[in-house]
Amino acid sequence: MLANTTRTLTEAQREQWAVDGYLQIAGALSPAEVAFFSELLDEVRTKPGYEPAPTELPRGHYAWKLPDQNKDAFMDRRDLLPHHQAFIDLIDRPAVFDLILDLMGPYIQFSMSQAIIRASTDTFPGYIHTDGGEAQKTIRVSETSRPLAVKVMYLLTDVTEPDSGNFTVFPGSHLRPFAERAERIPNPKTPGAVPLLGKAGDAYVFPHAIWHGPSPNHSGKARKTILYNYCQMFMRAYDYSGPYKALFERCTPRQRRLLGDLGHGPDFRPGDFFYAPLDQETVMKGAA
Ligand SMILES: O=C(O)CCC(=O)C(=O)O
Repeated sequence: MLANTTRTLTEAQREQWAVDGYLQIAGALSPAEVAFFSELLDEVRTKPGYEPAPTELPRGHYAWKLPDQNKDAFMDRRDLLPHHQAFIDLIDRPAVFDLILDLMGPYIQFSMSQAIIRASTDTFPGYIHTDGGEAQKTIRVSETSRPLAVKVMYLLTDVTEPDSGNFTVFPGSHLRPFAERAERIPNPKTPGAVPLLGKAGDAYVFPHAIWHGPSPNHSGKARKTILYNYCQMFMRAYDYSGPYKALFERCTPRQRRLLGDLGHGPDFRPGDFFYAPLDQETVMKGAA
């Protein structure tokens, strides 16, 4: 694990990103921030929002509903930003967003926010997937390419033993074909799976292309995480369509740009998100 002190990738981080396909940032959130966001998620749970609706909608689709009110029960809340200013400010939190910029370049947007609580239970076996659905399973950029889309997972609870709802990866799987035949469906116990350990406040950074997922959680305590997604500008955001106008007044210029404000008014026009505005690099550096 590598503490991030330089705020841009170290050589070791660059190599780990290229070879293993992910990074672990120690202490990305302070203990006070961990406590704050953890309480905030408990509060989010008390209000309805976008949650999975497995009996009503296909897998991966979300309906407006209230989750289980037990704080340690499963929750999978999408579109966190409207709930609190702190969620907006986490979009471009310096020590992590600097790495995102270094990895992805400046022509990016924010595409998704999510909070997942993995309850301790004997009934959840975990699962393995790429992000980006069916398409990203077969799209693999090279070691030297910028990624198409990247996720940051912030741990809000310690995950220091296997089978604790660990974020589990197949290192290097972002670069090679990955068998997914019916008789060989990958799962968190498939040879090659690495269940990552971490402390509350650590963050994992990984591209959509890496095969990953949650391990079972038999730890006796719930595992809490926040996930933030970034993609190249020409791709589609998952939590909103077109500029996220409702949030612009609460955002800095850089946050607004990341949420689709291209500086020519709040409405979408054909051709947007193809060529970036001329000040894109300056805005991403936070100087605008
Ligand atoms: O660990 C989890 O709860 C799921 C994380 C994951 O696989 C994802 O965000 O794509």
